[in-house]
Amino acid sequence: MTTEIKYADVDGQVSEILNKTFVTSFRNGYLKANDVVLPVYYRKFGQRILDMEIRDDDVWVCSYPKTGTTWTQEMVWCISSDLDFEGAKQFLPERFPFLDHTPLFDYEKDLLEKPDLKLPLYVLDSIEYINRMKSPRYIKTHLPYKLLPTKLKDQSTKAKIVYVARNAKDTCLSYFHHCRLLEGYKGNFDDFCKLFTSDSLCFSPFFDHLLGYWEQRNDPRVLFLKYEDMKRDLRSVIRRTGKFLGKDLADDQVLALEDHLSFESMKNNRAVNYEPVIEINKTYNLIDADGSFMRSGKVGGGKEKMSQEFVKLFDEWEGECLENSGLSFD
Ligand code: PPS
Repeated sequence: MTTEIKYADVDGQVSEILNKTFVTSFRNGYLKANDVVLPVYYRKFGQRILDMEIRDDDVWVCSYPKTGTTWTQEMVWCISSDLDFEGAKQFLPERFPFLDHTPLFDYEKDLLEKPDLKLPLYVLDSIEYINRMKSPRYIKTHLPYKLLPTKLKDQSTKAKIVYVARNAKDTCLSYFHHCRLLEGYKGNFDDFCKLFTSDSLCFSPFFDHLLGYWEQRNDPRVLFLKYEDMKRDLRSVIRRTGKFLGKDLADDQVLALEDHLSFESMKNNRAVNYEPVIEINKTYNLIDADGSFMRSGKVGGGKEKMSQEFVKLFDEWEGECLENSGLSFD
C-alpha cells in the first residue's frame, strides 16, 4: 500500500519537449510521482491526497484523461440522485469535483497578475473543497490506482469506484484536442502521438493506468466500464451501473437517462460541456484555441487520423502491454 510518494525528474529530453509544446501560464514543468507523469505543482498536494479521509458513501469516478469521464460522472450522479435532472443543472465540477484539478493547474501567478480573476474553491484547492463537501460525495480523479488516497484502497471502506477505460488511439486523439483547447499544447498530432506512446503525458503510463484498476475489477466496490460499451449499448451500462450503486431503475427511467446522456444532449448542456471554462480561458488569455470539449464522441476516430506507422505502433504497444491481462478493446 502506497503511503508515501517518491518524486523524480522527468527525462531531460522529454521535459524539454513538454515545456516547449505546452505553453501556458499555469504549467511550470513536470515530474514523476511514483513513476507517474504529473505537473511539478503536484508535489505540493500529493501527500495531502494520499492522507485524505474517505467516507463510506463516497462514489469515485476514476479514469485516464479523455476516456469518457464526464459521461460516466453524469451517469453516476443522475443514477445516484434518482434522476434529479433539475439538480443536474448545477455545474458538474461543483457537484462532482475533480480531485486533481488544483495540482494540475497552477494559477498562483495568474491570480497575482489578474486580480479580477475570481476562481472558486474547487479550482483553488480542490482537495479542501472535497474535504468540506456534504455527503454523499461524488469525486472525479485521473490519478492511477497507486496514487489514490490510502484509505480509499483499504478493505474497511465501503466507498465505491467506477473506472472508465477507452481504447488507446481514440484516447490519444481526444487528449490531443483537449490539450490544445485546455492545456496550451502547441505541437502537432504526430508529436502528440510520440508523447502518448512514450508515456510522457500527464497521468501516463497509459496502460499501467488501465491495468492498475483492471486488477481491482473483482472487488465488489469497483466497477470497470469501457467507453466503447457505452457507445454500443448505453442502456445496459446504465442498468449495470444502477445495480452497482444499489439503484433498481425502471424502464422509463433508463430511457430518460439514456436521452439525457446522449452526445447531442450533453454537447448542448452547459452544466457538463465545459463551455464556461473555455470562455474564462479566453477572457483571461490563459489559452488561445478554438474547439469544443464535446468534440466528436465517436469510436475509431483515432485510427482514421493517425499515420499507418502510428496505427502499427499503437497496436504493437497495446499487444505487449495487455498480453495475458484479459483486457481488450474492440
Ligand atoms: S476529461 O477532460 O478527461 O474529463 O475528458 P473525458 O470526459 O474523459 O472525455 C471526453 C471525451 O468523451 C466524449 N464524450 C462523449 N462521447 C459520447 N457520448 C457522450 N454523451 C459523451 N460525453 C463526452 C467527448 O466528446 C470526448 O471525446 P472526443 O473523442 O474528444 O469527442
